[in-house]
Amino acid sequence: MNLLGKEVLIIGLGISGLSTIKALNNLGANISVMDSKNEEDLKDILTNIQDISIKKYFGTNIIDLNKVDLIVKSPGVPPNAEIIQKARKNNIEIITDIELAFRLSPTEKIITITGTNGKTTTTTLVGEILKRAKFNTYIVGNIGVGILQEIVKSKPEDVFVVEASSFQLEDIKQFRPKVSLILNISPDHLDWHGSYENYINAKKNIFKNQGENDYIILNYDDKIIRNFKKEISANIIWFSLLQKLSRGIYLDGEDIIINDGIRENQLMSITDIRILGKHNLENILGSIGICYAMGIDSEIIKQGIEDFKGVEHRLEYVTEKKGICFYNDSKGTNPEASIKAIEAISTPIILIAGGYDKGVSFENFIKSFENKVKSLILLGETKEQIKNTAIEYGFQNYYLVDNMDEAVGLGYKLGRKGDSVLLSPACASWGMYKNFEERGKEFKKAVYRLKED
Ligand code: UMA
Repeated sequence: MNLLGKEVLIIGLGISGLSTIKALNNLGANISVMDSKNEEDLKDILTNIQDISIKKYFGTNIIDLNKVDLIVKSPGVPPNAEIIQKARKNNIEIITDIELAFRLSPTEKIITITGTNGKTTTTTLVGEILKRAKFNTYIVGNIGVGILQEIVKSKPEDVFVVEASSFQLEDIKQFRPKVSLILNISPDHLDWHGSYENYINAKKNIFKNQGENDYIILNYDDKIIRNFKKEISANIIWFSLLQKLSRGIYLDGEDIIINDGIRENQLMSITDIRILGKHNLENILGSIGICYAMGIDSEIIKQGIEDFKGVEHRLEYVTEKKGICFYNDSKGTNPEASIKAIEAISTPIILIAGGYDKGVSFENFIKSFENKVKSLILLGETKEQIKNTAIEYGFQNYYLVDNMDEAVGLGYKLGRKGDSVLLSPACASWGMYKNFEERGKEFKKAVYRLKED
């Protein structure tokens, strides 16, 4: 695709807009950028591109589209945005970053992962296994890294693992991954897509250009996904947590089996996996499917999964000390997220919680403890409020502390072999920390400082 001298309008100056500008600047395009925010609100991001000549349309929706050849829309910009409607009427081509990336990419080794849940964990795991298998690997997309800046500089042997959202897939025209994966589908972002059907159709775009030399990994347990079969030209690799498959990847008791249609091979036992919860098994089977399609050796896949500690701050396994496992779920910034973390751990839990007061109720959070949470260590602005809710629901085993070091030290003292100490605050980090990342890192540092004797 030749963009020399072409008038390209980028809508949205966020992560993807920035990455697109940097890529297009080297290809000789004339770049315009519009954003509903004003220049003052965009000043931090603008410092990254101060050397690039761009026409700016900030805080406005009014722009002359007559000279525009191509629009690259940031994923979040909805299809019903006024400027998009107007551009369609003017027959201007509108694409998202992953489509442009495909058209400009020197490498064909593009792996793309979508699904309603589990995308980030799966993308991270696949990326780690590929790196272990010595592929020069880039992990990009909805995971928080713009794809274009990296892909235009890539070499044919490089591999791109792309986390793709429904927003990005909605405007696909030629995008064709070598290997794709759909993890699961349930209603999400319906306001943006307009209907559940539109959302499903956006997800289906992941395979619409794939051919007989490509692979798609699909979740057999998801009825909606199972029905895609007749519309797919690529080679399908099914996976299932619930059924033994005559060909595919599945769970048999505690064993993960790969059946190539001739033989059943035990890859590994789920007892060797550190990331928790049934949803993560789904992510693991999907990842195995991708690595299998990429021809990676079984031993490397197995070791990659065994060593995978999860995505940082999301129920991340930290370490084990004196038989007590430590988990960092600092991303648990609301009660619902922390309830899920508690559900995923099967051992008795010493829970560290509390933080910034967002005015939410902690009733369901305390109710989710049942017999699993044996001690509750509270810190931050909400500690008194959570304590009062705990008392109201008859949970007496709580402790109030002043900082993370104290919380971790106490958790270790209260823990017995076979227990887990979990940081899942059910609250935002503000007041004590800049963000949840800083809080999670402080927790991990405190854990590593604990002495084992
Ligand atoms: N903007 C407009 N007009 C609009 C909408 C947005 O001008 O109608 C402007 C905003 O003022 C802002 C910019 O566009 O300055 C932001 O664009 P964006 O919302 O597309 O966000 P980016 O920063 O480019 O980040 C996007 C993805 N965001 C969304 O899809 C909403 C990021 O996923 C992704 O990591 C990044 O590209 C790199 O690929 C985030 C996300 O929330 C994590 N994704 C959703 C999800 O996971 O559920 C889909």
